Amino acid sequence: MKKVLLINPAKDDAFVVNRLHMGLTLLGGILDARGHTVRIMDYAFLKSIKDKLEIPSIEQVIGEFQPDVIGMTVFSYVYDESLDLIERIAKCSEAPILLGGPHFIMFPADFQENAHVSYTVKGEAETVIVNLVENARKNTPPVRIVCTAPAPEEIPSANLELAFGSEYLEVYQIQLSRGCPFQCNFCNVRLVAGQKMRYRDISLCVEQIVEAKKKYPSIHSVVLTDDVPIIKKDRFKLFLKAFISANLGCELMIDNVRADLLDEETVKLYVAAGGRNICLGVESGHPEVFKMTHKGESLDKIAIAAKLVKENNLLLGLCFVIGLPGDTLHKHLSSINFAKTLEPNYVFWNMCVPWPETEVREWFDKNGEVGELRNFSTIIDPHVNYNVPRASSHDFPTGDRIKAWFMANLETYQFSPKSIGKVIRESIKLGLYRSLAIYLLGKPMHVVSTRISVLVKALKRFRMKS
Ligand code: B12
Ligand code: SF4
Repeated sequence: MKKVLLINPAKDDAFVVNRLHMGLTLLGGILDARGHTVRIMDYAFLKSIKDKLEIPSIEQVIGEFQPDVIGMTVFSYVYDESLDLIERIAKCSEAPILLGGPHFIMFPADFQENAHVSYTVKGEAETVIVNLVENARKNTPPVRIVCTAPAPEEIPSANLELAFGSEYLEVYQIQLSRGCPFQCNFCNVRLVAGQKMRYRDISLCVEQIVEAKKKYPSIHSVVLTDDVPIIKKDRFKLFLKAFISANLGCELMIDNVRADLLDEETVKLYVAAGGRNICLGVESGHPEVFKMTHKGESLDKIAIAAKLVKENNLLLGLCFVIGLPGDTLHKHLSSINFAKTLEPNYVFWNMCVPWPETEVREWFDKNGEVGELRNFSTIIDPHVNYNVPRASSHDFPTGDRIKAWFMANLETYQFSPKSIGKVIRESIKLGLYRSLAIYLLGKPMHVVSTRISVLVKALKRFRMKS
């Protein structure tokens, strides 16, 4: 039996990840069930609870745990941090290092030159992890493993207990399905999770949530992170009904929702189940740019769905991508205006990233330029930190993309009031006086109206319970 250390590296920035890394808690669970001793250090999550406990460095963890095998997940966003961590690990451990995670879907040949890495794993590793860990040895160059996606019944329950600091966990994330059959031009989920839907057993999923809540009463939120959570409405409703029957006292949240899958009955049931938000993918408010995304829905449907969300007192989130093929600074104004008419409580203004093997990438290769995609976050954080966009086109050059990013965040009040000085300085530097005025005058009103809608919802829930 082996001692296995699993790590999620973090970036030293203002993003807060309040959930445990799903892949590591699943893989750790499989290894634990097999009799191995597993410890998970999710430094991204630990950052969110750093005031509650002392976080040991990787050197301290290795010194005390003495792992036989070390696995690390890699997001392209934390590429440099992952490299640093590998260097530090190699100085204090002889254990073979295995790398996996979404980075290897996009950049399968990375880390081949790194003498400290023994394996790189592309894809979902549920079916290979046991064999890999039990036979792990040092290799140079690293052996490249390509996984076959597990069947739904091969996806286990997340084992939270293996993670350091899990006693402070407040948010539980779960997938009821994996995969997405749609083909939006900017998205590469078909490479990450496949186009074929893999539906998990609903009652098993609810059982797993109930178990997690029993072990961790501090969990107050359950987040569904499916690629297309409501794709089969009957299944979704079945889940909501079972969630209601379980009576856990937890709120529900959904990350990615297609507007064309929402209807009144579903939204009402979601509210009854403790639903708190719905975040709709919009991408662009300009009809031509929107059409080019091949989302297969319409801006009208999005507006109707947004109204439905608001009417049911849910928090409305919107997700946009700035700088898609055909977009310009001028056309981007349609996105800002569209967002404003929907009166969202929060908006993610993502900068377009032309990931390899997407239609968007092909377009940029012909019509623009693509720089280094590693170490890049697609959103400006609430404290106004951002990187220079990594893609640009003739009609939408880098400077305009930065302006577009700022205008959108200012006019939909996304910046934290704590960073007001930096917001003002950056806005003046970019000549965005009008957007700055909108932010300064509208932000207090926006905060008040959001707080009122949260309060109304809490009161309604309280009335329903009593
Ligand atoms: C939920 C989610 C989030 C959540 C939670 C992330 C978390 N900590 O779990 C939040 C909101 C925090 C988040 C944030 C971000 N996300 Co996100 N997210 C997702 C989403 C929708 C689902 C993730 C998930 O749970 N997948 C299911 C689990 C089972 O997969 P997994 O964790 O990757 O693990 C499996 C395999 O990767 C592999 N594996 C993973 N690690 C390891 C390690 C070893 C040793 C081995 C052998 C195997 C292995 O086996 C696991 C089991 O199958 C994915 C899309 C998707 N379908 O994956 C995007 C996705 C992962 N996110 C993405 C991005 C870009 C981000 C952000 C950088 C956003 C941004 N602003 O730019 C941030 C950065 C996060 C951070 N490190 O701080 C990209 C990653 C692209 C890349 N090349 O890295 C994805 C793929 C979306 C996309 N198509 O662009 N995200
Ligand atoms: S953006 Fe959403 S709906 Fe479109 S392909 Fe990606 S996961 Fe599917």
